[in-house]
Amino acid sequence: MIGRMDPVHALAGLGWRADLPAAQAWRDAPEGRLARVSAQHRSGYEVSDGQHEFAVQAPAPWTRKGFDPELRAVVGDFVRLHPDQDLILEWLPRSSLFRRGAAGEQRRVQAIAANIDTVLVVTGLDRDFNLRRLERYLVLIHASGAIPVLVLTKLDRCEDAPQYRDQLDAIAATGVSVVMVNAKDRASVAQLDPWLGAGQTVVLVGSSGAGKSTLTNTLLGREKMKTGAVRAQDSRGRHTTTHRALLTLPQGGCLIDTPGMRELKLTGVEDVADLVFDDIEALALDCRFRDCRHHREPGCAVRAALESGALDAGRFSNYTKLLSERLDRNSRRDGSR
Ligand SMILES: Nc1nc2c(ncn2[C@@H]2O[C@H](COP(=O)(O)OP(=O)(O)OP(=O)(O)O)[C@@H](O)[C@H]2O)c(=O)[nH]1
Ligand SMILES: [Mg+2]
Ligand SMILES: [Zn+2]
Repeated sequence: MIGRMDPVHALAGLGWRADLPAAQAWRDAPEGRLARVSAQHRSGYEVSDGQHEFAVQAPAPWTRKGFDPELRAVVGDFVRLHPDQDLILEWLPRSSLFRRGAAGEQRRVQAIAANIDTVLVVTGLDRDFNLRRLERYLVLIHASGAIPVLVLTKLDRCEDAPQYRDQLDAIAATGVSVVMVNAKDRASVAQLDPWLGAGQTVVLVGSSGAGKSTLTNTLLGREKMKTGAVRAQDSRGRHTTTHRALLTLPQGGCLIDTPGMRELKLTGVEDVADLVFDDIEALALDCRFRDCRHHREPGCAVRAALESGALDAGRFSNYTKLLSERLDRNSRRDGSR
């Protein structure tokens, strides 16, 4: 180890913390070299050991067809490298994993990022804004082990911020922080500093064109990521970012920028009812029948809330939609094993 920096010390700026499961695993077996996955390619990975960023190979089994993608390393993973070859031996236990059901295919799950403390859901205050999609993100984040924060961008172009704020009332009432920013303005994005301190890792998710890379650049203080204009008629981006990238921030923490997501499916393990739709669950406790399905049963508190306007119909129908999607994905998962 002569001439080499203490591996744990070197990772201090890369979101490493003594309380992480990875840190415990490393203390138990401090063998090989320690690094964090900063990017993922078809043929291998890029990692950083806190001093250098370099390409490494994946273990042979990971590259075999049919290998469970969740057993491969993902961006944000802390990995053990071979002592003298640029080869990953294993990924260390994770504190969190943000995943979604992969677009198109029925059963596949895509891991997006590991060991993240906060998921920043980035949405434009324009045609990108979609409450139902935000609820879907929240259900996925709740299952990840990370905390959600909603980041509404393009505040400088928005003429009706209070109206958007009102729409987010039900979500904010569940304890989710909502931050509105001009992603191009340093003073404005400083509102995110509480989540970006030393030892913290955040991942930015959202549709293409929402402003993830713009926000990344402003937080970094330099134009690291490419950004692209959106279409005027529907505020959609052009999928400018094509790879996930983990970057260290001057604020002390780490940030993962990701490509815009077209589709956001549940994986089948999410608990839809808990937390994200707490308000509906609380109402259901007052239904006359324990197993009320909130259709036409007498004494249904959910129906009553819908009729009085206390519960938004769009929110309720998204809740039932997500519940049945979860059931459907879950039975497919079971059926495949
Ligand atoms: N005025 C203004 N423009 C913004 C803001 N945030 C993003 N933009 C613009 O929105 C467009 C899309 O921004 P990007 O940062 O490329 O979006 P992205 O989320 O990274 O998109 P993908 O990489 O395609 O997923 C660019 O033209 C940005 O300049 C903002 O807060 N205010
Ligand atoms: Mg981008
Ligand atoms: Zn009911």
